[in-house]
Amino acid sequence: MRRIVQFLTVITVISLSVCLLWAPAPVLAGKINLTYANFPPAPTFPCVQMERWKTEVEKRTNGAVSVKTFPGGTLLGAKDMMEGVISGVADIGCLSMAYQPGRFTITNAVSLPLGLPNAKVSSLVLWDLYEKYQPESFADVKVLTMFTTAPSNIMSRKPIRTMADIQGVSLRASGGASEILKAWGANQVGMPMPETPEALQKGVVSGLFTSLEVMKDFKFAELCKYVTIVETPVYAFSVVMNKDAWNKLPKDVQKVFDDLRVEQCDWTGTYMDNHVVESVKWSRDTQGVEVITLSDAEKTAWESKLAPITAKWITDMTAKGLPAARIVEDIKTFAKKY
Ligand code: 3IO
Repeated sequence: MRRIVQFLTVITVISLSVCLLWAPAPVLAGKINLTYANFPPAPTFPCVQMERWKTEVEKRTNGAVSVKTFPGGTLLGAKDMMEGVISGVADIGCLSMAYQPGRFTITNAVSLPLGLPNAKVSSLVLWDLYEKYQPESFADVKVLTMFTTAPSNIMSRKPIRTMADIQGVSLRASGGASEILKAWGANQVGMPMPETPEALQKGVVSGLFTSLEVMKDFKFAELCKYVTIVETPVYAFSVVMNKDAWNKLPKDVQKVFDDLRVEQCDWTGTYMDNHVVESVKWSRDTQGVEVITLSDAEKTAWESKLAPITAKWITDMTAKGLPAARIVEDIKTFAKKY
């Protein structure tokens, strides 16, 4: 009997000490469980950044917050993400803003052909743009972070070396990238990224137009043996949280999330830029992919098709009452900061 009492005492003391050790943690409330939905497969960059965010949040709240992640559209699909988070199907969701171009007009302006140099800079520029304009399109959610891809390049089954080569070629893209493909004369085909592997397999498209880390992450290099370097535009993403779920969080947890907002833009942009380099090396070294650089004459011709896109966007969006010229100027100014 005495032994048992002693044993119980020891257990109690240990448990109490553990509790006390954890007590200085920011969170004293009970366990908070959050769901986080994502649309593409787990190894791709939107999901890599999701896992990083989950790890940081769980660490910084000393385990008081637990995030359950759902990659690959297992909770919400590409086009349902925003609505699904607003209605509370998921607490948090990651979305590609290119899939609903009319909805995220201001933030999608980073997908104009403005020469943003890499994912790190453009992710930070996107955040600045969001902060400055506080777009109405996010009124129903709490924004947790934003980021972009690296600049897009063309991946194709057949080589594209000249403007003549791209005429009528079916290439997959979304949002701002679609407008650019049309200006170059391609047959632009719109669809979310997760549908692209099958479309390529079946020959519905013979290539795609986005950042090059997908050559490795989706194994597109197995089918697309050519990359044409054009380095524009980036695709914009946002991570949004259900408003009620946000409001229910203790203040100290909200602070952990807020402190991560810009840090996560930076982390994801940096990861993306490094991963593109790795993917291109893998594609060349192990998949025999040829990386094509346009001649100077071609480059001039391709670039000449881009300026009217931004000019037209400014005209159209000004007509809709947006400070469109200001937005374009801001993007360029913000980019110079970094
Ligand atoms: C993208 C989307 C999902 C997974 C990996 C990705 N790499 C680049 C993109 C951007 C894009 O083409 C899109 O459709 O959002």
